[in-house]
Amino acid sequence: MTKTILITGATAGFGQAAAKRFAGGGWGVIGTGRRGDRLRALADELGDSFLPLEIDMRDFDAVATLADLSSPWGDIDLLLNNAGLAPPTTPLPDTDWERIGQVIDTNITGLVALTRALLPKLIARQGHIINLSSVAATYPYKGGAVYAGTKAFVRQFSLDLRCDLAGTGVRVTSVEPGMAEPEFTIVRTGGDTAASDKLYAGMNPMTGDDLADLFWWLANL
Ligand code: NDP
Ligand code: 8X3
Repeated sequence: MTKTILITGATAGFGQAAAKRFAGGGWGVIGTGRRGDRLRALADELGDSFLPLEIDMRDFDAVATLADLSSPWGDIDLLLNNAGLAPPTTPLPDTDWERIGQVIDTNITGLVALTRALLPKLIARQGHIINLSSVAATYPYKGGAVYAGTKAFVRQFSLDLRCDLAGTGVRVTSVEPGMAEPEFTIVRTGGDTAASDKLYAGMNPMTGDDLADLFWWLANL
């Protein structure tokens, strides 16, 4: 039986690498994101293993309709709650309110809306939820308050959900990576590649493929 994964934020970084890894491993992959051109490019590359869904995590009604999604491979076995972003590391009063709202709505509310919508079927399937938190959930840094707060939410949500789901057979994993490849920071800085280069100078950040290997290992335990 083909297993099915739903990956939020499959248009870049960890999510895109995971889509390729799971499709390559014989899973059916449902990949979401706002950038339709990137989703179509991935669909061209992955063929029948990939179902693209252009959806904004902040459209909570649209997210909730995914409860009724029927995929070519059957119900979802693994929800990879990966879509996320950070506001700039400017002091809070100087940070644009819309950017803050976008981050909270995506990283927290959209994630909860999707998880809630899919849970009945995930329970029926004895499935798995992998949530992307971050080291930022635990280790503070200047300018991180909103982003780190959202990731602390995701970490705690995972721990508590694990209690709620004990006995159902559904597994919940919180993944808390350190600094990884830079598209995330290019988005964070509003396209300032020089600032991103400076932040990553002299280090060897994890790649999307590193994270995809981790997700694959978790899924197959
Ligand atoms: P990227 O910026 O490379 O990718 C982020 C993905 O999230 C994109 O596919 C983007 O798709 C999607 N996304 C963002 N906002 C929305 C939205 N409103 N609706 C739908 N999709 C959205 O980031 P990474 O791959 O590096 O990060 C993935 C996850 O891992 C995030 O949750 C991040 O917080 C976390 N993380 C990242 C680390 C890093 O250093 N890179 C370290 C620790 C955790 P699109 O723009 O097409 O909508
Ligand atoms: C992303 C890692 O250290 O840039 O979650 O906050 S960090």
